[in-house]
Amino acid sequence: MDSAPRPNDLETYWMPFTANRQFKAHPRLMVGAQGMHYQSVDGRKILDGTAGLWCVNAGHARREIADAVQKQVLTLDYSPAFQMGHPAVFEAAARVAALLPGDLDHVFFGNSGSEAVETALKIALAYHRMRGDGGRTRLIGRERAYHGVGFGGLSVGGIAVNRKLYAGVPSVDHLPHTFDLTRQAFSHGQPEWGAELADALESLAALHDPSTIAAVIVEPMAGSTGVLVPPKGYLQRLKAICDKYGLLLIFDEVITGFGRLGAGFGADLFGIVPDLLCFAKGVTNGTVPMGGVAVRKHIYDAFMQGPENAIEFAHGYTYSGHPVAVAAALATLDIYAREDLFKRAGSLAAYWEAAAHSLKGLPHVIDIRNLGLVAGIELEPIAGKPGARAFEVYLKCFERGLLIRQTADILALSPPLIIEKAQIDEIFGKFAEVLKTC
Ligand code: PXG
Repeated sequence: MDSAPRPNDLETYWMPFTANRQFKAHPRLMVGAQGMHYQSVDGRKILDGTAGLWCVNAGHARREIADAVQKQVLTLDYSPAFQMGHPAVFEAAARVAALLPGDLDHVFFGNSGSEAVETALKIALAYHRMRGDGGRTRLIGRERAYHGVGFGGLSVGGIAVNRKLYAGVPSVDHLPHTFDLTRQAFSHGQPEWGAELADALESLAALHDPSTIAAVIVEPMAGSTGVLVPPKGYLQRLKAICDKYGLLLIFDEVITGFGRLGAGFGADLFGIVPDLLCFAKGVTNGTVPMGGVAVRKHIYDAFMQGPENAIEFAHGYTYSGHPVAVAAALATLDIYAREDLFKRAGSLAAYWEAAAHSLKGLPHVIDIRNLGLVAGIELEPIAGKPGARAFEVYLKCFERGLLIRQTADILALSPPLIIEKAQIDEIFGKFAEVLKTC
């Protein structure tokens, strides 16, 4: 048998979070990207309604990032990450910290959101040990949460299909998710109802004894599961309960960071300084993999003890603070600042909200949710075929030149923050046309 690789063979690559057989029978291949658009292999221009996968916040093919990356590869392509440094990584840490509220002033780098979450959970557990409070070993996540695919992240995560084949790490419990269709449908921005759902943390604290709980991790706005916007007052209540019992609060801002919600971070929008904050995606505009965790001063300080030549936190990656990722991050942060993109997202949010809610009343639409430059549109499932209706909408949108995200019967939109109003109209116009055919 001929086993030589064939360039057009789609079989060998096992695609992530993809219906491999469906895709390989009907491939959707991208070959280029510029500004607000992708170009597909058949030469069509596709409007990017999702900023890639929630990461290309400044739009595609930014010259400044490309130049910085190219220059970096030729100047210092790699520098050992352990017991060694390069100047730009210290600058990148300071630049990220400067964007964050309060004393979130130390930054640990990894290569993805998943690694950011694993790192944050380990820091949280180790922090309590370092302080002589090692009984705090329990982690609290939330139903329907997505915190990446590492064992820690999937354990505190709450998306059933991602978890069901694995035992996960022990000592985890979950808050209820914050969505209730009957009470929140078609909310504009944050739902009025639901702050009291945070009180479930009181119950979990009582159940397990708060002195056994190390940390609570939440996405300020749950993205992957299909855009669940936190009810008014919910996050503030969660924070107050964490403070009452000495639980660390971790915000997973992998999606919500870098302007997505119309503010720098969810922490800014909601006026909460979490103890740890995970980021990734938008930090390099999606060009080079990078993620990280910012921690408050007291967390970092708790580790800085013992003999000076000892490694304080036995954790890290070969590519932590990779020079090329750092170069991409610095160039990206320059663009965000120069073009004031976080503020731009905030000023477009009202227009975006009105456009999204214009879909109300179209066939099968049972809810529309929005915050910043994010929208989720939930459809009535076809009986006995969960996800089928939304997948059809997703495919038809793609045929008509619009990229959206589908999860179960929910469609998510999160365009680059450079989007123009006419393109917002185009997104929801195409969406409406497709809905009328499904
Ligand atoms: N935390 C959150 C909140 C995320 O949204 C991760 C962690 C993991 O990041 P990495 O870089 O390891 O993939 C994510 C990732 C979608 C979608 O539209 C969302 C993500 C990734 C891919 C698709 O459902 N979020």
